[in-house]
Order: sequence, then C-alpha cells, then structure tokens
Amino acid sequence: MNRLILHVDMDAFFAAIEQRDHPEYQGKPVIVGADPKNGKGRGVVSTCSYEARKFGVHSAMPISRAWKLCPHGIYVFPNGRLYQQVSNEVFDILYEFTDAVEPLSIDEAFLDVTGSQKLFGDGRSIAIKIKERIFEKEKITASVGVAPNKYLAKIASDLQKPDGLVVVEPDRIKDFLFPLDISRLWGAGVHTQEMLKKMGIQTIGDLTAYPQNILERKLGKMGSHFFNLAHGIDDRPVEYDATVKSVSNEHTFMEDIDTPEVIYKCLLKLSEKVGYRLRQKKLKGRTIHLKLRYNDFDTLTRNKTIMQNTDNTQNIYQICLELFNTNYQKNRKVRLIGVGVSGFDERCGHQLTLFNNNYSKYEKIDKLQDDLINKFGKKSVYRAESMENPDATSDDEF
Ligand code: TTP
Ligand code: MG
Repeated sequence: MNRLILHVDMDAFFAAIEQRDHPEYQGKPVIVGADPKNGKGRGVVSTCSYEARKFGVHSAMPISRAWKLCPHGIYVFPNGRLYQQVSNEVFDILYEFTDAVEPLSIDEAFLDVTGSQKLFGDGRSIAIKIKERIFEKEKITASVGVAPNKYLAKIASDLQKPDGLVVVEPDRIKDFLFPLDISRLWGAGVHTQEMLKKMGIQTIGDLTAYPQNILERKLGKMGSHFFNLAHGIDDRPVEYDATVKSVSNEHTFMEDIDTPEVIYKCLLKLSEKVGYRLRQKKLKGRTIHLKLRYNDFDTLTRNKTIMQNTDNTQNIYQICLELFNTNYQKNRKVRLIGVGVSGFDERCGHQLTLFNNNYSKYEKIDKLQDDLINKFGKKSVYRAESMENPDATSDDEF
C-alpha cells in the first residue's frame, strides 16, 4: 500500500501573524526582524510578507540591506511568544488528523496520514480540510504538499506558495519531478550543483539518465542518495513520538454565549468526551486544561495539576468548572470553550483518590456510560445536566 505523506508549511509565518493582527499592514511589505534604525541597524530579517519579497527582501538578510531594498516597508520586531502560541494551536490542528506528526520547525511538519483516509478522505481532501481548519481558527494560510513520500511532499508544498496545494499522485511522479531544477535535489549544495551542471545535468530528469554505479563513482555515497531521490524514492518514515501528549475536545458556539449555565453544560459534555477518550486509550492525566475564547478572539488557556492522575469525567468537570469560574470575566461573550487532559505519568497511577467515597461511585457511572456508548453509539447517553443545548455546533478535538 502506498504511504500518504503531507508536508504542511505556514506562509510567511511571523509576517502573516502580524498582518492578521494589524489590518493596516495587510497588502503591504511587512518585514519582521531586527530594528533597521534607518538603515544603520544590525541583525537580520526573520521573515517578510510576500509583498516585501517582491523587493528582493528575504529571511536571514541583513536588516540594513532590507532597508535599502524596501525603505518604505513596515518593520516589526518579532513577538516570539505570540508566534509560539499560534504554532502550538496550528500543531493541535495537525494532531486532529493523525498522531504521526513530525515537527520540523515552528511552522512546518510532516504528517503520515496513510491511516487517516477512512475518516477524512483522500490526500487532497485531508489537505483541504487542514488548510480550512487552520484558516478558520488562525486566519492565516498554510501551503500543503501531498505525496507518497517526504521528499516529494516537501517539494510539493513549496511549489504554489502562498496558500498552495500540490498533490503528487503515485503514477505521476516522473511528470512532477523530472522537469525540476537540480537545486531541488535534497543535500546538493552549490558545489555539487556545479559539478552536476558540468556533467550536463540541469534538471532532475537529466540525472536519471545516469546509472547508479556511475553516480556513485563520481559522487561517492551521495551518488546513490541522489539516484534514489531523482527516481522519487524516499523510504524515510515520518518520525513522531507515539506517546500521546494530551486528549482534548473543544466546542464553538453557533451564537456567542454569556450565560454561565449554558457554558457549564457544555463543559460537562466536553469532560464526558475527554473522559471517554482517555478511558478508551487507557490513559490517566494529572493536568486539566481549560481553553476559553471570547467573541473578540481574545483567548486564554488555564490549567491545574492535581495530586492524582485521572480519567474520571466528574473529576475533570469539577476542575474545569473551577478554572472557568475563577477566570471567566462576567458578561463577556464566549465563542469557544475547550477541555483537555495531559501529564500522563504512569508513576502516579495508584495513589489515593481525592474524591474518596464518591470516586468509586463516579467511576461506576463512567463505566456504565462507556459500556452504553460502546454498544449503542456516542449519542446514546449523556448526563442529564449536560443535555444538548439547542445551539450546539461542531465539537472538535484540540
Ligand atoms: P519559513 O517557513 O522558512 O518561512 P516563512 O513561513 O516566513 O515563509 P514561507 O511562506 O516561505 O514558508 O520559516 C518559518 C518562520 O521561521 C518564519 O516566519 C520566521 C522564522 N525564520 C527565522 O526567524 N529566520 C530564518 O532565517 C528563517 C528561514 C525563518
Ligand atoms: Mg513557512
């Protein structure tokens, strides 16, 4: 069976976030990096918007040079914490589609979605869903490459940037790869490229005219590496941490809500879902997370770490309720809430319960509920307090 690999890379990541948060920057050359000090600044460009790239500005360029090329640009000092927060949220979206996510940098990852097709459709559909989810949640764009391996997926994500989507079908690898310039060959530095050009090799297709043993003779070990890449062969797996880091669900209200009782119900429903998933995965966590987004997109995340790890719905709900009541600013309208559990540490598994006698009662309720769900489906049973509210919309894992 063919593997299905995605490479996701955010477009002009830092600059896109700045443009999102400052509408007056949109459509303008925005350069994120060191202070240019009217052309006398030291330091470099971190990145710039696509509008600034038209002037020749690019990442890692001295900021003084950027100033010469684009003196009328908008220069912004990086806000690392904000970019990291957006990155975390983007990665949370990627994990909705598969656990097999290999982060490459703050804005880039490989995903192995071979096993996700039953749930989310073919490669193109998954890529479209990911792009839509990212845009819907973060209001910035990503480019995605879809292919049978990492090498092809990485090239593909770059070809139609920004907001790109390129799918390399397994039977079209040659058509895709052969016309590309040899600068697209992974691991071929300037020196190697010059050498290949002297051999008459301009494109990846040109390289395939050479048998493997000749390339090995001329280029050593790299010869067989280039031979494989040029033929579209790359067997490296997506390397990811198979241990689950958190289990969470979130809910976006159809209409923004400022009635705490409605939010309580939703918190209970989310706690039920998270608890159920934890118990199915045989996981117990110590840290309970609450995410709260107001209708102006102001978002806060709060968490509490408890003495004993848990998978119990009531336990999760009580802590979320406490986090909500201490952090919610009255009368502000809520757009989204989320519940999560992390901190899966086996060593804490057998401590005494916090909830004493009640705990076993609540465990029994969980067990009963899980059995019914497993038999009759997810919508078959929920606690009376969490009964569906009429404006319920989609619930998503985060
Ligand atoms: P990239 O993905 O390389 O660049 P980008 O997202 O800005 O633009 P593109 O659309 O071409 O993908 O890097 C991601 C972020 O990492 C980038 O926004 C800023 C930061 N970065 C630096 O700080 N210094 C650098 O030299 C590079 C290359 C990136
Ligand atoms: Mg990027």
